Amino acid sequence: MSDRENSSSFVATFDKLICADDSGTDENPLYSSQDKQQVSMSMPRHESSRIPYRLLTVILAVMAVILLAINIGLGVYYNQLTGGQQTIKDIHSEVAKLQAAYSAAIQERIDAKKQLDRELGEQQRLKWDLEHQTKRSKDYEKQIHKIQDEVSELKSLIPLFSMGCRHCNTGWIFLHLRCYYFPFHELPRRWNEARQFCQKLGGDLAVIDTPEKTVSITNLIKSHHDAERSIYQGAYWFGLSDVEEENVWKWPDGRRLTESYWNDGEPNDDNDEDCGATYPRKNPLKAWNDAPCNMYMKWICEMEPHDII
Ligand code: 2F8
Ligand code: CA
Repeated sequence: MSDRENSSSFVATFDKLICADDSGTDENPLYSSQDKQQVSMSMPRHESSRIPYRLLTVILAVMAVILLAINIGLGVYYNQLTGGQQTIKDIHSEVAKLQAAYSAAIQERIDAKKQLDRELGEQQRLKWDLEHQTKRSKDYEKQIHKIQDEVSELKSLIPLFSMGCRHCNTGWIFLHLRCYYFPFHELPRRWNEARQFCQKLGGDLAVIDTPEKTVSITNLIKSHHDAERSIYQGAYWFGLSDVEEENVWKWPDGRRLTESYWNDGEPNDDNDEDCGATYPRKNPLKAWNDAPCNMYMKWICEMEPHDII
């Protein structure tokens, strides 16, 4: 068969198919019933072909719905994913901020430590300086006391010259027109033993009956007192007692006490205390205490200056 014949046969068959589709409605006189018969045999019948189309449509619709659901699901998932990524980014940036803050805090701590070390060094230097200055000031204080003693000793010589050639024995100190003896290097004694010592030298325990005397004597005993030791270890007996009658204080010559320089709360006769002692206190007008007469301590003797023989 030639191409031309083939093509005309195809056109004819196609025309028949078109007609077969319309066969339910049109009565086309162009085609014979035999032709119609031919067509109905080569194609499925019109009613039976509708069912697969519907099924196909339903399947396609279901698939479309499924695809749509998948699409929506993927969209949601993508959103969550991108949302999660954003959260991770936020956390990263938060971590970076925290790390920066941590590094800054560490640096601050290092700086603060350096500053602290500098200040501790400075404090240590100031402490040494203070110790040094305190020591110097104590040394100066000692020197001042020494000079004050020398001055009062020299001053005490002035009346000696004006009185003529009256003087004190060697080792005695001329103070307020009287001679005083401080046995700094003797062993401590009881009040009575101390008194006997003074009497053997021609004197008696000291009478401290003026503010000037208590100031001079207190300054003198303070200059011989080691500040590191207790004030009670710098005590000296003097000539005052209430042995004869409790709370009636008398001097060795029997005179009653009129002007006194007791410390606050004294005399308190604490544990039978009948003898007067004076201490290297800051305030010389509060230098006295009554102590038990059998206690051992240093003492102060006094006697009149005498003419040079
Ligand atoms: O507190 C004052 C008191 O101190 C001492 O006793 C704890 C004295 N005693 C002696 O020196 C032995 C008291 O005389 C003094 O009153
Ligand atoms: Ca007392």
